[in-house]
Amino acid sequence: MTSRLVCVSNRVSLPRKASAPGGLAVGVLSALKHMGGMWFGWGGELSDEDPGEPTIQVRDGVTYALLNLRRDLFERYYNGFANEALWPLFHYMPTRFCYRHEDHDAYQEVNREFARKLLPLLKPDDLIWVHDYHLIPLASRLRELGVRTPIGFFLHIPFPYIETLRVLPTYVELVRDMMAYDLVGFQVQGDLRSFQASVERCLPEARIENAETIRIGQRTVGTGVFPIGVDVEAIQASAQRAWGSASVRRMVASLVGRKLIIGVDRLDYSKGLVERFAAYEQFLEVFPENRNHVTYLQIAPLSRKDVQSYAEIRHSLEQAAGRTNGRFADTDWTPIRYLNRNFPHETLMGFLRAAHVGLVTPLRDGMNLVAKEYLAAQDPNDPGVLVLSTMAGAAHELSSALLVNPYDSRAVVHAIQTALTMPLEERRERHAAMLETLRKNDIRSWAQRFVTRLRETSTWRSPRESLVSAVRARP
Ligand code: ADQ
Repeated sequence: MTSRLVCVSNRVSLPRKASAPGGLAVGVLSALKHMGGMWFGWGGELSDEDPGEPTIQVRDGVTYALLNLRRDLFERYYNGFANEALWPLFHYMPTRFCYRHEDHDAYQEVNREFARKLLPLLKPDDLIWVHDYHLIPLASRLRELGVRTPIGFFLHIPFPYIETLRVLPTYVELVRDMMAYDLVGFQVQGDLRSFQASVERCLPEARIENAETIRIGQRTVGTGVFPIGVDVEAIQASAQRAWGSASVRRMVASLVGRKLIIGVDRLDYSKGLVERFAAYEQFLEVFPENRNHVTYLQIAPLSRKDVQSYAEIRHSLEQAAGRTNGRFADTDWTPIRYLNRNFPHETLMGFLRAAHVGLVTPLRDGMNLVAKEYLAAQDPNDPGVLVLSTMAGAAHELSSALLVNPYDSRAVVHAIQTALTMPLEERRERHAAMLETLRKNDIRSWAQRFVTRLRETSTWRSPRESLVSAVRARP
């Protein structure tokens, strides 16, 4: 019998037409769609009293277990520790780092709550796959409750080098908690190396055996690099379908023949939008022949609205877009169209297909799925050009993109111009090379590689033994 896959993430997204954006949700859902199983996590509801048991829904072969969380804890766990402490630090932005002991306590408490509520839903042969920085201590908490089934962890965002990580007062505890997993996966090699350096510094009893194994006491912890991919065929099909849809046709018609530059990002300071807007303004200055001949469409749905630094960046972007439009717009031309809204994924793929240039310039990014989606959505006979930040994990695989340092505005300006004027043959060659890479490592092989490794690397007791001890330990 093959084991059931249980994915756990902070937020569970039920499949909806215009679902909340987020790379993690896209990845987890594809994995579960192909393998079946359960997705456990917060369902989006907050309550003032005890939130009770998770609600269960089954859709298209996937079981969704939706947990409610206490409002007072959630604010400090999610906005506080996860997004004001871990997120900026892991993206190498310690100046945005904000640490409060109460937030850390709430983070620990929510992880305990996840463990308590997940325990009764587990079966003896389950493989548990925990996603991302919100839930780092979850394996430790499950182990304390007696769970011994294989538990893997995948970090969707970068893992910082020890000199940045140790800004966090609880960094040793964090590294120790990561060692409670059977398998710890990262997006790129550099993240794994940073993790190994942290283990060496924080846990003298641990020994790095090789790229795939760390030994600690009687146990070994598997480590690996698993760059997340996209569902190439599904995106191609969506982009083609959306091409004929009213919303994409209307958008294309409104360009009246102008070339489209597109950016699609959650509104987050790590995505480099302020720097990108400034580079586009500079581009219109340096290459005036493009005025009235290109349109830059930036789609940036609001995320984490309650975090102060997000309100600030929103304000800066509104100002920057207003300034560029005020300076360069004509009666029949708006240089930047800046939209803070979600779109159905399919419509978005149609917009990406319509764009001559995909502008993906994060200051730091674990992977960046939009870069991959942009390539998959193109017409291979007449593809657009990807301008990609060297600071995105995706740059390691997509070496035929125009790679730029997002802090180097002059480089971004020239890359946009090169992309807009690139001959068809070169566009085709670059696109074909990258599409092949995307096909080799698509979302399905990403999930399969991780789950196969997890199955092999469990170093705790056998599943049957584990359930017995877990049931005994149940409160
Ligand atoms: P994110 O930071 O959310 O993901 P990204 O990888 O670009 O970033 O994924 C965003 C996803 O949301 C894409 O699939 C995109 O199509 C979708 N999306 C964006 N804007 C949208 C909109 N307006 N409407 C609908 N959908 C929208 C985190 C990490 C990344 C890592 C992923 C996956 O920060 O580095 O690549 O997880 O591991």
